[in-house]
Amino acid sequence: CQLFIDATYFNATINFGQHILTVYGSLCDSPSHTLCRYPTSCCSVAEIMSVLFFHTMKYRPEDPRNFNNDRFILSKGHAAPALYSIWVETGFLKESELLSLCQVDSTLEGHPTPKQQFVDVATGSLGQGLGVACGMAYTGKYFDKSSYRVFCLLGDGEMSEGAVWEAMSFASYYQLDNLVAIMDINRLGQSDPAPLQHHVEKYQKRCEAFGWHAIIVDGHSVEELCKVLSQPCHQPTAIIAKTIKGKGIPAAEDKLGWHAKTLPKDMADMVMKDLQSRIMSSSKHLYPPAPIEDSPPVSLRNIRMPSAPSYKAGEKIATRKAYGMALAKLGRYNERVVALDGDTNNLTYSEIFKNEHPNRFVECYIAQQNMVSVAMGCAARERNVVFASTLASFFTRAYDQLRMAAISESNINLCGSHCGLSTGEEGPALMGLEDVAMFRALPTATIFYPCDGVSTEKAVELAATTKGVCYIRTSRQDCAIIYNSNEDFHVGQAKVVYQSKDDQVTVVAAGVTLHEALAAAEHLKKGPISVRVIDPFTLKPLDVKTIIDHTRATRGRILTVEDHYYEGGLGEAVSSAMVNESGFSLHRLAVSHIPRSGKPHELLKIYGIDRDAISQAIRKMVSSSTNAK
Ligand SMILES: Cc1ncc(C[n+]2csc(CCOP(=O)(O)OP(=O)(O)O)c2C)c(N)n1
Ligand SMILES: *[C@@H]1O[C@H](CO)[C@@H](O)[C@H](O)[C@H]1NC(C)=O
Ligand SMILES: *[C@@H]1O[C@H](CO)[C@@H](O)[C@H](O)[C@H]1NC(C)=O
Repeated sequence: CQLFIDATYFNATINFGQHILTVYGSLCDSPSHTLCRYPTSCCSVAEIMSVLFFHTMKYRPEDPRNFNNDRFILSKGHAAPALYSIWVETGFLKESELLSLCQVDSTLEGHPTPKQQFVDVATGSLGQGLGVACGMAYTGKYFDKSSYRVFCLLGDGEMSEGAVWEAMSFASYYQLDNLVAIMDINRLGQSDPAPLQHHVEKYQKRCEAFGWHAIIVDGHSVEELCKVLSQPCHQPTAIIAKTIKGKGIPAAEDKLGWHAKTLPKDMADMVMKDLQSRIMSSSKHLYPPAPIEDSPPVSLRNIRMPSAPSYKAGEKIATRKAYGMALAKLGRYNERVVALDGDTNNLTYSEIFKNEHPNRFVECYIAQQNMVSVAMGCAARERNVVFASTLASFFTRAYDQLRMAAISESNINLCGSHCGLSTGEEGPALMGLEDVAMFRALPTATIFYPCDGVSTEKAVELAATTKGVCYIRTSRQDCAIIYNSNEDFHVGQAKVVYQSKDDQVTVVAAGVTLHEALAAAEHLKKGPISVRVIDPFTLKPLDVKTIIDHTRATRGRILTVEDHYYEGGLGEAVSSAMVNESGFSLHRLAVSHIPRSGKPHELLKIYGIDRDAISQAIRKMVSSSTNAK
């Protein structure tokens, strides 16, 4: 071994162990800290973290978000105290801050969150870190074309998650030689051993089968770790580190039953004494190597369309196609707009972007969970404006990733096509009928539901600069253009698209049902019943004021119509906005059963959300309130 290893690395490990134990020592017997108690999960990674942060990684410890820095993701997020302790060792955090761990006013939470600058994305729901690391590594290699590397630390228990293997495939397919996964094979999970126990050679075979360079090391040997982590890579590299859970705590080493437990005080004291006695004296201060400054500066502000939409009145286009055209247009003028899709680019029409900007299109294949994680990785440190598309129905399987994207304060844009019954012949398996409910429940989400080409183009433009998770819901069928190209759109601003003086009912509809509502309004006029039609444009935030004001003007009568299940959709959004209004009568039309295959117009009729159903509902509302008088 040509490596020069001196006592300082060992000291770092030991000091670091001491920080962890300072935390746990202080937490002992404190019932308020019952959830912050993963000492054994931290102990197995002490040497790994020390070597990574003081030997391998190049970064500026005083500026953790510097875009030239190497990236680190703690996928086994419950080992957060180990991460916090390392940042004490770098000087970024004060040791005293560690004592606030998990307290309600502390930014050191039970699992890592971006409240800390050294955390890019939240972890804690296991199995998601590697996908995000893939997005960062892809960005480093193909968009930034820079030297920074990406390191991801995983637990062996979390490797049962399928999402880990989606990420493994992605990394090798795209030859992410700047990505290193360190697998902490400590044999144990929470209530049981991990299925492969300490069979490191089985992990190696699996990693190799997935196209990775895989090296087995003793995860407690600083020397071995330094050696393998400084080897040049031509492939994504897996460091399969055989470790002992609870290493350094004799009573807990390699034993089930200690996961997530605080140490009894006397045990912590004993371990602390032992560590202190092993610290070697060295005057050397550890400082990580500086990063190579070869990342381009990037500004994601002022991402705009250079011109108004060019659709003409009467023209017809499906909103999904308008999405692809808008995205390609946005990409034409903004170099950092990138698009992801999961083998559906000729369904979602992200293929229009792909054809025009092939170097900024990332095919994620049929792995939607990983696609969302990769999107988060590409968006991290404000490197790219990311749009990821697939069928609306398939985002449901990535809901845990979306939840974590919200906690991560990620700025990602998602487009779900083929929403609702208008998907037609494909049948219910491909119909997104729960997507609005799902995205409405995400605190950072904005939901765009455009109804024509113009509003779709505006949604794409607005999403690019709207923070948080943006979701654009598009439909399969062609729809008429109803807006002028100079119409101004804003998040949270509804449009009144049909009205007269003596309207009797307000109809709120979006996407395909907006066109049905307009047809119903025309038809009823001959009745003669006049109705007002509102396009909410965004379902979240909902323009409550406009909806309530117009409902008042139509004698408190309001009807919602949506191509979605009743639960959690537009109707529920409107109804919860009206809880304080008296004298309002709200009726809702939505999909109440699992639909079947058929032509879109047949399905809209059968499930009661087409123009006839709307007309009928309105007649009933008008006549029943007349009878009541
Ligand atoms: C998706 C998910 N499932 C379950 C948990 C609960 N949980 C937290 S840690 C853990 C065991 C993790 O084992 P491993 O990945 O081997 O990490 P170790 O603590 O052994 O280092 C479990 C089941 C979780 N946080 N996320
Ligand atoms: C998608 O693209 C493939 C390959 O070009 C083609 O065979 C298929 O018909 C396309 N599907 C649709 C729905 O356009
Ligand atoms: C209804 O009124 C309560 C009490 O004034 C208020 O806190 C709440 O925000 C209101 N809800 C809506 C949806 O306007």
